[in-house]
This record gives sequence, structure tokens and C-alpha cells, in this order.
Amino acid sequence: MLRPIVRFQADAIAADVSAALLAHGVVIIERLADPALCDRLATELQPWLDATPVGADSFSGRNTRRTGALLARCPSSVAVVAHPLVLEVVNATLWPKKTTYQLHLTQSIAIGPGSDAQMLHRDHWCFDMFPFPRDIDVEVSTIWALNDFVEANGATRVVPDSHRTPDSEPYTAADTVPAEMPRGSVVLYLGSTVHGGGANTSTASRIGINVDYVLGWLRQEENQYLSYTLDEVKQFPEHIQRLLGYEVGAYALGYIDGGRSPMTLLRQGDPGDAQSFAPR
Ligand SMILES: O=C(O)CCC(=O)C(=O)O
Ligand SMILES: [Fe+2]
Repeated sequence: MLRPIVRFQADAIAADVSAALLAHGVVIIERLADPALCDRLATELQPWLDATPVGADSFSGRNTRRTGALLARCPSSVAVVAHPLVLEVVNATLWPKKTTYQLHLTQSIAIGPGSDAQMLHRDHWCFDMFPFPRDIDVEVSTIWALNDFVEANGATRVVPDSHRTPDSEPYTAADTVPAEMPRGSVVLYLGSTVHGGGANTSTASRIGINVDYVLGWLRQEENQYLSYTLDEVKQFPEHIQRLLGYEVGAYALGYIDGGRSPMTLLRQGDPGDAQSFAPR
């Protein structure tokens, strides 16, 4: 029997959301972004959506427009990328022995009318299908709804409780449930959870903002160092700079000059960066 997706409201406790995410592989937090934030995001996004070509293959979607580098293109996206509740959930969910995690990608995904359903997949397959131990979660993916997500417009389809099953498990569309949710809601799922964009049989695009997070020792899917100029990065708040990967990952990943934290490139003087493994 298909299980419904566990739902929370915006006042949820991060530990409860993380526990449900670890138990079922997927959760929804309803109306976490208020309507004014959704309006700002939609307005900032529109010119970029208009300029974005459709995908080149069936996985990215031949009638789906994916626009990346959202932190620069849609300044309001900072509020969703670094939403305190989501970051707390991500921190509580990723492999407990991690020392750092980082942004994996930001993109809007506009599934156009007439689109077929995307192939079912697990997002952590991007790491060359590496067989991560099933009890180590290396990635958390999120999709924020910029319009109501309903089955007919391509709400993300998810297989609850699929996150601990072997890759060989032959899931089909019949095993999926649509992550239907009102505008401003966010669906969170693990890198190991089987899912895919839904078919859009409606007459309007389904617009989501996809923000993924990974452990600090994995390569980021969207190259965060080349997606934003150094001048743009200098304008971002410090917690965003760190999330992008400008702090040292784990003990010594990504240092410069024999031991300096890249944070020293962004801040005048000493950033007081405890993550740098110095000597500076
Ligand atoms: O757009 C969606 O609902 C899901 C997209 C997705 O899962 C992906 O591109 O990896
Ligand atoms: Fe995906």
C-alpha cells in the first residue's frame, strides 16, 4: 500500500522533521516561505526563466527549464537556501560524523505543460553510482513550490521508504506518490530516496526551486566557485560564503596557500576562521 508523505507545518521542530526524514526518506514542510517571499522569488526569477532554454535530454526534460546560480540571479533565494529550519534539518540528517556540509546546487525547475514524467532516480547516483552504505546519508535535496504543486502540473513523485532499499529495486510509477503541496511549501528527501519530476498535463508550468546539500568532502554538482564571481561572493552574508564552500571542508579540504582558509580571500583581515587548519 502506498504511504502518504509525512507533513509538518512551519513551526515544526527540526529534530522531529529530521527523524521523519531519516525514517521515511521524504517529508513536506507546508508554507515555510510566506506569500511575499514567493512573490519576490517569482518576480526575480521570471526574466531568467524567459531566457533559459529547455533541457537537452529526457532526464533534464525537453520541455523543462533549469536556471542555476540562483543566489546571484534571485537575491531573495538566500532566504530559502539558508532557511534556518531547513539547515537545522540538513545538519541533523547528514552523516552524523561529518564536520562540514555545503551547497550542492541551486536551480529553479520549471516543468512545462505536456512534459512527460522524469525517470525515477536517486540523487546520490550523481556520484558515479557509488554504493554508499545505506545508513550514511551524504545528500539532502529540497524543492520549494513557487506555485501549488499538484499531481496534474508535475508535482515531484516520490517513493516513501525507498531510501534504504537496494539500487536494484525495480520501482515503477505505481510505487510513487505526488508531493502535492501549497505554494511556499518545501519537500525534503534524501540522496538515496527514489523520486522524479512528475508529468505536467496542465496548461501552466510547475515552478520549483531546487536546493541540494552534501557532505563537505564530496564534489558539488553545480560548481559553486565558478557560478559566482569573487566580487559577488564578497557581497553574500558570511554563512552563505561558508555554505558555498569557501570554508575549509573537514580538516583540510580546499585550503589555499599551504593552509589558509579561502574565507581569508573574502574578508578584510582575520576572519577568525576556526575551520582553517592553519598555520596562516
Ligand atoms: O523537478 C522535480 O520535481 C524533480 C527533479 C529532479 O529530481 C532532478 O532533476 O534530479
Ligand atoms: Fe532528482
